Amino acid sequence: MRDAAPRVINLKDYTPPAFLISTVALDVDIVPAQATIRAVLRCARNAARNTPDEPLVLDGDGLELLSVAIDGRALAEGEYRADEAHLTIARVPEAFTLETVVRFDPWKNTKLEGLYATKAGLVTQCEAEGFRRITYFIDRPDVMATYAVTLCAGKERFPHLLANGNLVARGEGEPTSWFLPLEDGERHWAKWKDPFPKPCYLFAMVAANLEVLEDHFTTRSERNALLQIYVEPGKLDQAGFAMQALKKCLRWDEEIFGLELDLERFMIVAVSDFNAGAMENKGLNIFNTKYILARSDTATDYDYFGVDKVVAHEYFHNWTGNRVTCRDWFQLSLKEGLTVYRDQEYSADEYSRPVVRIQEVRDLRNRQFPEDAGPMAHPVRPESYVEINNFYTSTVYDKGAEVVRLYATILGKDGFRRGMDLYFKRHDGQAVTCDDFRAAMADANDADLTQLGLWYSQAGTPVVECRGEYDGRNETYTLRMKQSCPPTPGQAAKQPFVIPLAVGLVDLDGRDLPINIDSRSLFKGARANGLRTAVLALTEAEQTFVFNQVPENPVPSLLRGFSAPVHVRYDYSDTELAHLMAYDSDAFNRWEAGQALAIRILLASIASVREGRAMDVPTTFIDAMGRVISDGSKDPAFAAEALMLPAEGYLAECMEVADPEAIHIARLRLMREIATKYRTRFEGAFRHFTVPGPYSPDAAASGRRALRNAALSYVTTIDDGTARALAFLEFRRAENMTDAMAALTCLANSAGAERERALSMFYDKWKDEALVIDKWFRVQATSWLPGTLDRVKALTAHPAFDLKNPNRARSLLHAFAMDNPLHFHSADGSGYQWVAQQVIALEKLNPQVASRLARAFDRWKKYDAGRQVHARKALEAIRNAEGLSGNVGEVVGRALG
Ligand code: B3K
Ligand code: ZN
Repeated sequence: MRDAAPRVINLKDYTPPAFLISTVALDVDIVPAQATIRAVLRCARNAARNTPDEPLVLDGDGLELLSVAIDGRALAEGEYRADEAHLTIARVPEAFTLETVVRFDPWKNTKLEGLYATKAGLVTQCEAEGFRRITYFIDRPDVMATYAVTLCAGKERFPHLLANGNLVARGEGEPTSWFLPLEDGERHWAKWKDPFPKPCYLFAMVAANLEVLEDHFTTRSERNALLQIYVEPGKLDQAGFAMQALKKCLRWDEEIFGLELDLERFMIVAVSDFNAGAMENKGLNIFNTKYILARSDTATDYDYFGVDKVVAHEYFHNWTGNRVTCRDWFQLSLKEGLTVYRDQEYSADEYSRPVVRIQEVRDLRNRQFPEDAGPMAHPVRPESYVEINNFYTSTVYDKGAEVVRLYATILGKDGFRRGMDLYFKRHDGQAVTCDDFRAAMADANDADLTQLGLWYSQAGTPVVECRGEYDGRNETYTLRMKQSCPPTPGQAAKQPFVIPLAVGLVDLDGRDLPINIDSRSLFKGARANGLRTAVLALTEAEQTFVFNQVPENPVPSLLRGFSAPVHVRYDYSDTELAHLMAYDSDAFNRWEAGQALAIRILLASIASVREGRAMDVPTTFIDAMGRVISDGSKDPAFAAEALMLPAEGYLAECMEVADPEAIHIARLRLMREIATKYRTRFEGAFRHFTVPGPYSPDAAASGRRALRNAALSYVTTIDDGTARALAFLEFRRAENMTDAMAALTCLANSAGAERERALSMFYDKWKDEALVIDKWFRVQATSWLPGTLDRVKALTAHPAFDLKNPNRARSLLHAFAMDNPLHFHSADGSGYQWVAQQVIALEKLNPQVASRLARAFDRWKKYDAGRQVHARKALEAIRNAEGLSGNVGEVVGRALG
């Protein structure tokens, strides 16, 4: 339990640790309902601090302390103090060996931080501050040590005993006399050594009953490494794709960044109870099954994509995060932003670059932009926190990745690589800061990147207003730009950012005009003349860019490829947007133009719904959508993206006062109108884009499926007998989960009798596949049909529902709160009230997962007065709940302001 008044940790208060720990030896004894841990730590005062009288303070949480000794001498009671959060020893020598023995019950650990039980056995999750729940330690990332770990447990129940690094010994019985021999049941033991110094958040161990898939990888310097993926019994046939992904990303990191696997053995363990997606523990990644298991009949294309991406992400951390780690948790984006950028580039190389980019930007806008505009807004490098786990956010991850992308855009591909090389050369084996990364990038390229630092320290999404002016006599085209950034909590005024703005000029025939511009408009060393895209260097609050030799008045294509995480405002006509949508050579901006047009129409249509008027949708848009379908064969995956209208949540962000009902009605009405007009084309596409032959999740095949399923989703908005029959037939015919799920999603939003039939068939077929049953819960929780909240409430009593399992909780509660704006924001407050109750219930078990759920309330002030009254009541109910954790307390406290 945390203190009543939670402590705020500030970046400005950072000081190096008073003590360092160089080696850690852990003996882990596991018996039913108890883990006993002996830790032997080699400690010394930190010369960098020079504080000879400072006591030794170790972090601990939920540990029963059995003994403490220094240099072999057991301490008497008065010589140390152990309270809820610390072990303090007033007098210690310059350098010494500390030995502690602690005990706790991992089976009672419902927070899933530290050592805890999952179906298969015991596993750990230490990032950010879970190691203190295993043993007393200086639990901060700038304390790096080498680890030796000996595990001993019952052979039958825990046949696999794993820890970071290399297996150095194993045997039967107990390894030393410290482990008390058990009378009944045979035990075995294993000893692991990790040669690399690491912060304790990268510590991992596993004692479980698992099955293992093995493979080998020869690194480019010809070292052979053993690759292992451990899964729960019976799931081996779902681990093959993850293994392929692992081998692909190992090669990719060698080729693109020159980074090799540095271990003899790389292990992944997949478990069904996990708070996050996965964890990059050195040499022993622990994963949520969701990002390992995949078989064509159980996982969708999107799931496969997720497995590929997350396997790569965690592996990439081996260099960006593990070899070079963070000095403190404020620097989290140093490893997360960079590693997300790396996994994004990997995905772009493996799949379709523009489509991957579109999906990233859509996610950024749906998640990070609202975060940056709400009560939880914080810089990429936050300045303070109460609970660090609340800052594993879209800002730190996704905006952080966009900031890393800025370097690559400004410095170019080679310049970025030079910066990375210098970063590793300087900092391998160290715990460093975002400033160190920026300095390496700058020094390697002899560039001044001072202003880029503002992207780390200023929160909020910048707005760039552009105006274009054509001068026919002089054949010049002038872009006038003005940047600003709205205030965010604690930051009223902002300084101008450095914004690389990729721009093209599109002529009447839809071709790019060659660029001719003064090099002072560009970043140092960049050239644009003759090219089709110029990366403008916007660095001031107001700036003018003049393009020369422009023979006709062009349509500007702004922020190509989404070259910076900003809002761009330009007053396009509908015709200009349709022109870009049809012709822009930048695929991202073709998509973007379609989205801009759709948003414009939807906002007008929302207004008409609110006023009870009918509205005619401009033919420009309807015609353009018609072309998207007819041209589908050119790039089916792209067409599928272009057909997808902006999400309801994003439309809410675009309104002064959001009206979730009007948004839902207008969006559905627009889909229906398009569907009615092009029904034959959609039905044709649905048939045409079937994928023959055996299933493969590759870009081409998944692109075809995405398009035909987008077509199906349009047709089924009509919700007549024929449409329902089509969806139901598809549901029964489907041989892969992508198609089955697409059809089921349509049916879950349809009022016909097929709905219940399909849902119960699906449940009966998949009741033993947890990840598939998660989909079954989710599809019901996100339905827009009336009565959804009652259905969701009833589902909490379903025998398959389990609040303790994060995936299951998320599949119902988070899905409803985050992905069903219509019902969550119900005008009568029922959605808010129910979600608040769930936050309170969940918080007692798992504060991290509860805190995520509470974030659903972030944008409550975007809604009308009536809804605000209900939301405030719900938030206050959470805040007043007894024994509230720091996690939820911080989120709710910020929301209430
Ligand atoms: N670093 C972990 C996330 C840990 C979450 C702690 N609350 C996974 C990742 O980003 O790779
Ligand atoms: Zn990560």
